[in-house]
Amino acid sequence: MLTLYGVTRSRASRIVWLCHEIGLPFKQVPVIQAYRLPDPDAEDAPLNTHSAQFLKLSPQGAIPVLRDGDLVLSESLACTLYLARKHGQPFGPADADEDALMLQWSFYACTWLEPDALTILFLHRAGQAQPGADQAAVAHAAERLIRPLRVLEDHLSRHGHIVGRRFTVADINLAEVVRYAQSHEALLSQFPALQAWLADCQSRPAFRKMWQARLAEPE
Ligand SMILES: N[C@@H](CCC(=O)N[C@@H](CS)C(=O)NCC(=O)O)C(=O)O
Repeated sequence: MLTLYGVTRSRASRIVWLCHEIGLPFKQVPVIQAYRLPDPDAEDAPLNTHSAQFLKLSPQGAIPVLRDGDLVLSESLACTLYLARKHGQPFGPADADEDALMLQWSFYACTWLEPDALTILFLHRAGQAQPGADQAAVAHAAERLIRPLRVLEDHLSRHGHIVGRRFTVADINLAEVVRYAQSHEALLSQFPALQAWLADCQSRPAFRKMWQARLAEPE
């Protein structure tokens, strides 16, 4: 049985979503981010990314971590790509070309999109940037996202999906990163094909199951 270390309110969500798509059972150990706890080093603190026990699995002190037999894997996108490749189509690659494109788009997500999308997630609460420095940071992040989102818009308007004209792990990896910027309606509304694709991804039963689990966790 797979073991997933990390609460669902983290990048573990990508792995949870994919497992539900494939129908893969897994055990989840709810390691929480240290920064979300008042005193992560307290003796009675829940298992968190500072816990000595967890640091043996992740010296970086980051969730998620996936264990599959003797394999211990960190980096959420490596975890989803590994599971997709292992379990094959439809979510995994049909051949080496698809495999390469899934890697390409996943790297695209975490390099060109994720840092600025995370700025929006953390600073653009309730659809509004807070005054002062936050507003400037959100505006800058949104500006920087226009070009990579335009690339995605163009790709999705021509192909419908990220790779292989079907829903795959690459859609999950991209959709989970684009979601971080979703509260910025003025930004996303410039990209109608992207918005329609994201809505389709998020209407999937496996996404909804993951989302329910997230909502059930404490904020
Ligand atoms: N590139 C890594 C990033 C992992 C990461 O930053 N995880 C966050 C939660 S989503 C974390 O564990 N933060 C721990 C902390 O700041 O205490 C991945 O994709 O897995």
